[in-house]
Amino acid sequence: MQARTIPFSLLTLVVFSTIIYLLKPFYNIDNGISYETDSSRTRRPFSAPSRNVWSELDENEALELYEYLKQSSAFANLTWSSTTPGNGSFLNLVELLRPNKSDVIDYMHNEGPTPERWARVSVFENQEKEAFLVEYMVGPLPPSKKTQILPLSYPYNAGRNYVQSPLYNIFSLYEWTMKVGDNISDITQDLLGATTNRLKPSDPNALFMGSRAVVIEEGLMVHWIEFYRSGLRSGARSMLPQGLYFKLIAPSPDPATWEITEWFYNDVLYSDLEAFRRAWSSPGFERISINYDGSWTDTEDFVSSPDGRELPPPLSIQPLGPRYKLDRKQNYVSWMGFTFYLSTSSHFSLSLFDVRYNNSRIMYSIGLQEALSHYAGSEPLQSGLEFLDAFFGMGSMSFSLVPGYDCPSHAEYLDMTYHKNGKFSTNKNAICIFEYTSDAPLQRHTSAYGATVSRNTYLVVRSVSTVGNYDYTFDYIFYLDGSIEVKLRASGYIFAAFAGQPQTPTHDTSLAKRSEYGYRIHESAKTSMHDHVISFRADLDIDGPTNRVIRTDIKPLIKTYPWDRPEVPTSRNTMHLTHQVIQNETGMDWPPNSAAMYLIESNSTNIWGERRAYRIQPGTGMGTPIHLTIENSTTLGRSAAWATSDLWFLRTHDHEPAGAHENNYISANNPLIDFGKMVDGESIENEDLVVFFNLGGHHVPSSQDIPNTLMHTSASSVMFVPFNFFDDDVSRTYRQGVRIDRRPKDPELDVQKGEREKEDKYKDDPQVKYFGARYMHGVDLKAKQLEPDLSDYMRGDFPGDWVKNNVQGGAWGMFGEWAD
Ligand SMILES: *[C@@H]1O[C@H](CO)[C@@H](O)[C@H](O)[C@H]1NC(C)=O
Ligand SMILES: *[C@@H]1O[C@H](CO)[C@@H](O)[C@H](O)[C@H]1NC(C)=O
Ligand SMILES: *[C@@H]1O[C@H](CO)[C@@H](O)[C@H](O)[C@H]1NC(C)=O
Ligand SMILES: *[C@@H]1O[C@H](CO)[C@@H](O)[C@H](O)[C@H]1NC(C)=O
Ligand SMILES: *[C@@H]1O[C@H](CO)[C@@H](O)[C@H](O)[C@H]1NC(C)=O
Ligand SMILES: *[C@@H]1O[C@H](CO)[C@@H](O)[C@H](O)[C@H]1NC(C)=O
Ligand SMILES: *[C@@H]1O[C@H](CO)[C@@H](O)[C@H](O)[C@H]1NC(C)=O
Ligand SMILES: *[C@@H]1O[C@H](CO)[C@@H](O)[C@H](O)[C@H]1NC(C)=O
Ligand SMILES: [Cu+2]
Repeated sequence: MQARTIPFSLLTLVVFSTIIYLLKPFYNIDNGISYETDSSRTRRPFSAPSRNVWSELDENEALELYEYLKQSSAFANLTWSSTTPGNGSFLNLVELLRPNKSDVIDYMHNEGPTPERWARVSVFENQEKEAFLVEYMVGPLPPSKKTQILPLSYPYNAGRNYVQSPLYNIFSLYEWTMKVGDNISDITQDLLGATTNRLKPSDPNALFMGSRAVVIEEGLMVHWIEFYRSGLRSGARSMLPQGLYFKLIAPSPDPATWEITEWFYNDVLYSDLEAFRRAWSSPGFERISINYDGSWTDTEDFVSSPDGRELPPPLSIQPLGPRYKLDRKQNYVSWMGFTFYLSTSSHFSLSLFDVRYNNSRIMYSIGLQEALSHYAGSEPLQSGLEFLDAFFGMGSMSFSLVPGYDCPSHAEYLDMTYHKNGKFSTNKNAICIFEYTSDAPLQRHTSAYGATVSRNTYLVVRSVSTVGNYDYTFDYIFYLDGSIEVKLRASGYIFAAFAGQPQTPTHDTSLAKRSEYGYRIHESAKTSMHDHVISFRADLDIDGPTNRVIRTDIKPLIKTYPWDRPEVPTSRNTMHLTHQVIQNETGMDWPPNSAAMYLIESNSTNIWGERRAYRIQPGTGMGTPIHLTIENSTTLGRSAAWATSDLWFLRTHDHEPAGAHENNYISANNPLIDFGKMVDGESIENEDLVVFFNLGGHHVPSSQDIPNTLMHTSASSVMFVPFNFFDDDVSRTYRQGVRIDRRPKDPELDVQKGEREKEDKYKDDPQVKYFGARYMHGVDLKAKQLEPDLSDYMRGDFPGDWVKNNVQGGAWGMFGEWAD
């Protein structure tokens, strides 16, 4: 067996949540192909007005930085990559330290200097009995005489630049838990019909370990660990829990100090292995049914041919090329009055910066902060299961999209790049951009003398983060009226709970007990209720940075009007608007019955004297986005206070560029960024404001989530909609449509007579008039304009046969190699 280099950051990733073992292999397809439309190659050149100051470090910048770090005495003992991470220091990640807003604004509007490029450097520093993840800021980027290395703590309200890590050696944890499996192979063979197989991780019948943290704090780690079937058939490991659990107590990163205490099987908690073994070997020990893999986890049906499946569906085409403009070098987009820059990050995926309409900024930035999923259940794993997915890398796990299926065949693609373990990584074709025309019009009206209808064409920027079992599809959508939507759809495998049945199945009788946390979806599995709370941060600048928040309530009213007398003897029952300025930083919820509006108002007015504003509101998802149901979650500690309200209005500060840190997951009680501390009652009236809002939902999966959760029913969305921002609806300028004129030729009735008579062609007026372009000629389509040619999709620099990777790399090989 060939020695392998496992990227260290990925090792830590696996260490902290061995549950990730449950998950299916990831892959990044680097076949050297950039999927572009024919027309996009012949497009007019287009350049951003200025450099993208938020662009991730490029490969050269990173190389210069590595050279600099290697030569600096501060990092004298730093190792770049290692097959045996343990004692010593290792480079975790480098990425752009985004410039301060104040410096960027100075540069863009006041001819200030170009903001310096700085890097954020994260280092794993292991000591004798303790391990730390430590952060530095290094800049201005070398080569420069001024480059310095400083502790990075200004964005962190913990006042420090590190978190303590409970582990430093992936191999020890993996070996350790798998040894437990070896030690009780007689029991697992008997109860689960399988054993662990350390020598052959590709064994589809082998058992693996999944875990969830009970406690991670100041070096102490307690986990409940459960046996899982491999899920190698379809990648459904998260649906294959086996119902045998043990508790691991790790008081330090040193495996010599670890111990197993309790065991759990069939609703019985055993104080130690001996007690469990005694019970197991005694007569009458009750076995429960086994949760086998099988066709029930297959996502595809290659066989059935119900009526209709033999014909391909209608599709969107773009035969004359895109109407948006894209500067690929600066990741800058312009479309129908909108312009914005794209920026990516390994943990936080895609963000947009300097979003403008008609060259006036609406948002300084908008981007993902964190993705929480929090479970509940009646057994040791599900009852406290929780993920903060930024830890695992929402960006580095934004994998290659599949052209024609993830995005329309005419979409264009951008890559996601990041630097981990001293290595430059590219997820090819991870972001797609396309225009799409909705099936429903944007506007229509039938009048006495005609009908007018406008198409609703919008621009979408999409990426998908596949974090283990779950696929989060994120869309930023731009509409012709100036609205911006952020939409999340989820798919993939749910986390199921083990629900084995006794040998003589007794049907649970009480609905309350039977379905307290979920529903049965297979012989030995149930669903687990959970909340998805996905946090976004939008730094709004509605016509300048000086904004305020108004809550306008729609309220019932009892009022007496003089003109109602005497017919209405008492008062009229009616309704009205009430307006309240939100004066201080606070969290708010979406109102019941949608009976209130939140407006972010500018300091300027439209021509009607009304304050120009954008309204933030639930968008086109299923229901209203949520906040976390669980109050004071035992698992979350202080790591995700943002999850407790639907939206938050805060003051923008250079030292508060984010509401979450990816390492909050392993430092829940003492996180680097405690969002709760950011909401400290500062005045937000006529200040520079930032809004935090959630997407997500209460996910109560049913048998319809098997094999996969479906995107159309798991969507959630928030929209920013212009509200008195323009003097009227600006989509009229941009939209394309038709007017069918059925006005009689009676000159008396022809209100546009004067105009019409000026037109020579009045006589031939077809009475069908188009505004904006339309298709005038037929188009010749190549097959690939409908179905991109995916035959080459697996070609090129592909990481190779995944079974081989598994054999060589162990269970994490699936992730280590494939995710890179
Ligand atoms: C590097 O390692 C040496 C030997 O263990 C130690 O004396 C020195 O302090 C370390 N340097 C840094 C900067 O940590
Ligand atoms: C770390 O290094 C010390 C001293 O070299 C050694 O005693 C200890 O066992 C090492 N720990 C691990 C986990 O390798
Ligand atoms: C496995 O069993 C052996 C012998 O009983 C014991 O010494 C060892 O600690 C066990 N290992 C684990 C990881 O449980
Ligand atoms: C766009 O900006 C120009 C120049 O500032 C202004 O005259 C025009 O009214 C703006 N259009 C809209 C729709 O705001
Ligand atoms: C806008 O802000 C300026 C300075 O803070 C203030 O003097 C002015 O009254 C504000 N305008 C409006 C319409 O509130
Ligand atoms: C959560 O914590 C708050 C503040 O400490 C307390 O008022 C509230 O009762 C707690 N709720 C629960 C369910 O523990
Ligand atoms: C950004 O501003 C903070 C103060 O809020 C400062 O400490 C930090 O050095 C600045 N960052 C850069 C890259 O200039
Ligand atoms: C709101 O902000 C104002 C101005 O900073 C301050 O005087 C007031 O005390 C704050 N109110 C609360 C409830 O924090
Ligand atoms: Cu879910």
